[in-house]
Parts: sequence; structure tokens; C-alpha cells
Amino acid sequence: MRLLFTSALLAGCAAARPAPTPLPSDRSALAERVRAEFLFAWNAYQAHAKGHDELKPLSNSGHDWHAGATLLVTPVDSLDSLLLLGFKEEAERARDSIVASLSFDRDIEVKNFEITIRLLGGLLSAYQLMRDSRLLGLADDLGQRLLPAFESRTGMPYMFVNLKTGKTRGVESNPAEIGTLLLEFGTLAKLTGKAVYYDRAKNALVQLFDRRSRIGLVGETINVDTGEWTSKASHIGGGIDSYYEYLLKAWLLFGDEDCHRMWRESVEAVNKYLADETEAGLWYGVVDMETGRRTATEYGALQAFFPAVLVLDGDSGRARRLEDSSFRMWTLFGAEPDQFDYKAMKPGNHAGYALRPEIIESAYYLYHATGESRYLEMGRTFLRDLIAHCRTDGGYTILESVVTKEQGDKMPSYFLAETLKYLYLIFAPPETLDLREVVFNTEAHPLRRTW
Ligand code: DMJ
Repeated sequence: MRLLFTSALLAGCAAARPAPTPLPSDRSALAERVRAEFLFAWNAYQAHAKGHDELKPLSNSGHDWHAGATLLVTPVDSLDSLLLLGFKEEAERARDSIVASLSFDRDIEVKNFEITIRLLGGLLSAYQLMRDSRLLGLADDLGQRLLPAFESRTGMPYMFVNLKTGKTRGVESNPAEIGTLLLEFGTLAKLTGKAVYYDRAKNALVQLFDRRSRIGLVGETINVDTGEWTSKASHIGGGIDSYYEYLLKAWLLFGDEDCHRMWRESVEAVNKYLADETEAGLWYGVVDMETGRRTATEYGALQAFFPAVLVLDGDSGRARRLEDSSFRMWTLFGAEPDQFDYKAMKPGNHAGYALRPEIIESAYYLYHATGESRYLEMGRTFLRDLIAHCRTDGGYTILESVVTKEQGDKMPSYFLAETLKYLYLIFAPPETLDLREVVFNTEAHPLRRTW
């Protein structure tokens, strides 16, 4: 097994790693290069997938999340990035086609969480930037159609809801999908005056927090009708991650003191039980939520969001050390896997890189907080490796394996919404965005406290 892994590693390096692309070292030239790559990827979507949810950059075609019913996921998710990176005309054209053709009156079962963070978040931030009431109208219509998801016995949302009929499905959910709704639903409530949005999403968050274990941790899956945990694995990775992010950010955006209290208690438990010091640095692994006993030394691309949240909480020391570990994981292969065993220092079963933003997002927050040039240099490494391994003639694509660099056929909408936005912000002039004035939702949509 070990031999196999080593030879695959060598083959991958020899076959797939082209000579590094020369990049400028000057900060403003790097910002320009990110803009150029963004425009390249956006134009690829426009050329081959316009009117569909996402681009398939190897087959040069479009893909819809729900057969026969596009929700224009990429354009909605990209709108505020287009504006932030200075592509005003492209943004206005995208807005016009969204307003002309996006309809939520569809007999399709959507994932409440994904639609909330990408579409509701995208529409709300674009509305705040463009002041076009049609965008708020779409957001309000979407919000109404998602509300039935909260009608479980506990008030924690079902995973799926039909946009036309309100029929729900998916009684087993997880902290991320239950607890990553308040920034979007809360903003919608403030902008429309409909308190029900805030109340439903906040209740879901509180119900979840109230089911934490005696030592203050949450598990990985929970039944939203009975309130019973169905997996007691506790970590900061996929399925849990942004629950923690929203406890802190809901306080920052709305001044909600309950959320602040829940965050404080949670981060204390997370730092106490999940943090793991090894020779290779600081990591956050997996433990049993009841006992705190370590059950796995697993980290990965999604966990790399945590330094950003720690910076927002004022804990730059811990953030800096965890980002160093994430960067070590990245530089082993020139991209990061979804699953990484930090004890063995090698990828787990999910060894692909899905064009994820989290490690770049954390570098951006750390650069903003410390001003240290090492984070600019990290950004330069991310850009170089993205171009080397994920750029194709038809856009940017995911890697099936960071070891072999085999490419998949997918450009997730968050690549334009998040990955390139945070990369641009690392290099962009400071006046591009004042972090004190916005709170980014988990899909990097900047929300402003305009109420
Ligand atoms: C995005 O949709 C969001 O950042 C979410 O919180 C996690 N997954 C992807 C990016 O990795």
C-alpha cells in the first residue's frame, strides 16, 4: 500500500507538474493577474455554460443541479465578485439576465443550505451593492419558498425542500446545514421587515446549540425531528464547520449577544478538545463529542477556514499557527486534499482538491490582521499552483487527486464567488473593501449592516 502510494506520488509529480508559471512579485501586478484569471474563468462559463448552473471545463458544457431547471447558480454566486473585481459591465449584464430569467417557481427539491448560502446570500449582497429592488424581490420570494424547511418538530430545518410545493425531506441533517442560515435569513428579515426569517434561522441555531454535549461539543449528524445525535464525531470539518463561523459572525453582523455567548462557549470547547499539537504543528482533529476522546487525526481543505474565524475573534496567534499547518498540507502537493491525516502527513481517501477557498480566505484575514508579507507570498503560491494544476483551455477545474493531479470536469460556483475573490483581496489595494464594514457569509458574499 505504502509502495503503491509512493509510486503514484512520483508518477503524479513527473507527469502532471508543468514548469512553474512565472508570476510577478509586485502586489498590484498580482492583483491584475488574478483579475485576468477571473475574467478568463467567467468568460469560459459564459461561452460554454451560459444559462446553466455550473461549467464543465473539460467537456466545455454546462451542468444543472436539478434536471431541466436552472437556478443560474454561477451567475448569482459571481455577481458581487464581478463588482468587487471591477467588472461592472459584466455584472450589469449578469444582473439583467438573472432578473429576466431566474424563477424559483419550480417543482424541484433543493438543498436548503446550498441554496441559502449561494443564492440567497448572492442575491442579498448584490442587492446591497446595486440597490436594484428586483434582486431583493427574488431573495424574498426564495426565502418564502425555503421557510417550510423549518417546520420540523424541533424547528431545526429538514435538509431538502420543494420550491413549489413546500414538501420537505431529509430528517437527518448536520450542524453546518442547520446552523449556517442566520446571516442570510437575518439579513433578509432586516431588509424586508419580516421578522419570521430571523426568528426561524436563529431558533434552528439555538436548538442545535442546546443539544451540545456536557463538554460543549456538537456531533456530525442529528435527527431534526427527535433531536437525537446520529453521529457523535466532533470536528471542524465538512458538516460542522460553518456552524461555528455563524455563531461568531451573527454577533458581528447583528450584534446578537446570544450568538456571542454561544460562540464563546463553543470555541473554548473546540480549542480544548479538538486542537492537537504534533511535531508538524497545530491541527484540529476528530474526537467523541461526549468524552473528548480522540478518534482520528484528520484535517483537510474545509477545516482550513478556521484561522479566518480565529482572526475575527482576535486570536491571531492560534490562527497563524493553524494556517502554517494548512500551508504545509498545501505545499506537499501544490494543492490540498479534502482529507489529510496529519499524523501520517498524507492524504486520506478523499484526496481530491475541489477548488476550495478556505486556506486562501484564512491567508487573506491573516494578511489583513498582521500585514506580514509572508501571507502575500502564500497567496502567490496559491495562484501559481492553481494556474499550474487546475487551469484548462475551458476554465478552471477540480482535481480528482492532489497526488496524481488527474483533473475532474467541474468548476464549482464558489470558485468565482470565493476562491478568486479572496485571492484577489490578498493583493488588492486596501481601499477595495473595508473589512470593518462587511461580514462575509460562508460563500464570501459581503453583507453590510445597512439597517
Ligand atoms: C462553499 O460552498 C462554502 O464555503 C461552504 O461553507 C463550504 N463549501 C464550499 C467551499 O469549499
